[in-house]
Amino acid sequence: MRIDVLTIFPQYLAPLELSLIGKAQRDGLLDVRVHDLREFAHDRHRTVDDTPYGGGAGMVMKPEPWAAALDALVAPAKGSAVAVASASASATPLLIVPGPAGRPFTQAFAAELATRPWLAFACGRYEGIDERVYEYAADDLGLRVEVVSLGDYVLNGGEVAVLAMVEAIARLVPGVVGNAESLVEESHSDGLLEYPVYTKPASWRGRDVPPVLLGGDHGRIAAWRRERSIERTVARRPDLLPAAALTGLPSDDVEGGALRITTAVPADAAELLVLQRCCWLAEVRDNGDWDIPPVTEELDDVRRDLSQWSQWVVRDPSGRLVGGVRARLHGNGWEIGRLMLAPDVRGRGLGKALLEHAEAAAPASADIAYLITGQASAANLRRYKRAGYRPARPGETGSDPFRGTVELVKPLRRA
Ligand code: JD8
Repeated sequence: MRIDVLTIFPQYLAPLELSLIGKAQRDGLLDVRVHDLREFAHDRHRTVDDTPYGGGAGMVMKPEPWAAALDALVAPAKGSAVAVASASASATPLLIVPGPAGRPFTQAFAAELATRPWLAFACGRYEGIDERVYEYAADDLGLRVEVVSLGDYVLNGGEVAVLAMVEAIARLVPGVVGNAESLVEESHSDGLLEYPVYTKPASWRGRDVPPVLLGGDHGRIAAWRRERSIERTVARRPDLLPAAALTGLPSDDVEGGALRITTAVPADAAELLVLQRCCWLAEVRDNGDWDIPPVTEELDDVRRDLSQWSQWVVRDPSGRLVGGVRARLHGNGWEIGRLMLAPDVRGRGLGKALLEHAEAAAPASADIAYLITGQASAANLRRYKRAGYRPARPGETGSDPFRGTVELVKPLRRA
């Protein structure tokens, strides 16, 4: 993999010469090139910044040096002193510009970037880079440009973020981390936090290593480590749990209430509309009726309903809305509806957890919960039966079910 870094502080990237990344460079696995942006500022003072249009504090990085640097990177001028050596495998680099307003940098994104042959990082300073540089790189140079944030805190520039991103990406490049085993084990952490680790001595200052780790029973050790990981994740990062649930937490952990289902906000309306249209395609196929609200509704309908129903949503770690359910007091009971999960997150107990979350939210005045599903939706009918629902008796719910649907009822037992 080739990695170019453009910065006015080249020495900030010196740590990339150290440790595994340094060795990977010497082993030819990584080709890391750091370029001083000032070499592309050709005035006497090699100026790279100027005052912001529209006023305000601080300075903004000028477009000209950046354009010259990017031009030199993607179309190296023949024989020029600062020319960058022959272009790498892919004709143009993926340009990453760190910035607090960027998309979150995640392990998943690092893994995606680790598959790329050529990455370039543009380190901003001051108040940031003139916005036209981003447009120039994408529109004129045809680069894929990703503005990426290391986290929700403010740094003084992009260099520190690039150090972290390059390390997170490069260590996933085959051969960079000696024992790939640790990478495999790492990737099997199912989105949970790391378990506690110990080494010799077995007893230290009156503190002993947990005996299970000394027993050699790998099954028990794996179970102990998983419990510790779940424990830590629940305590320190409950926001990770939906994802962990999505990627393989045994279902009883999901039902153990560790899952974080959040109350919907008006801004969720658009994603809810997209998800419901996706999820009701199967109902349309099974029941042969296109003209059903989940499919025919428009955004204003979803927005209106958000104010009339209690609505809950689940998002995955990248922030994607992957599940939802709603409920309201209606007729003779607690009407539950729009229980939905994105296809790629099904089969992990999330649907059951969402349904139970909606049931648990029922007011004391509701003796029954009820919902509808398509008469021909066999899988749904089986799922709801397993969850304790039975066909409603005529008029039992006090609601008039939509044509082609069957009403299912479940008595709400209070603890
Ligand atoms: C690039 C200039 C400083 C930012 C005015 C302070 C990333 N997670 C992150 N936090 N901060 C950055 C970051 C900050 C940068 C630059 C990245 C270039 N600054 C600016 C806007 C407010 N100053 C970052 N990744």
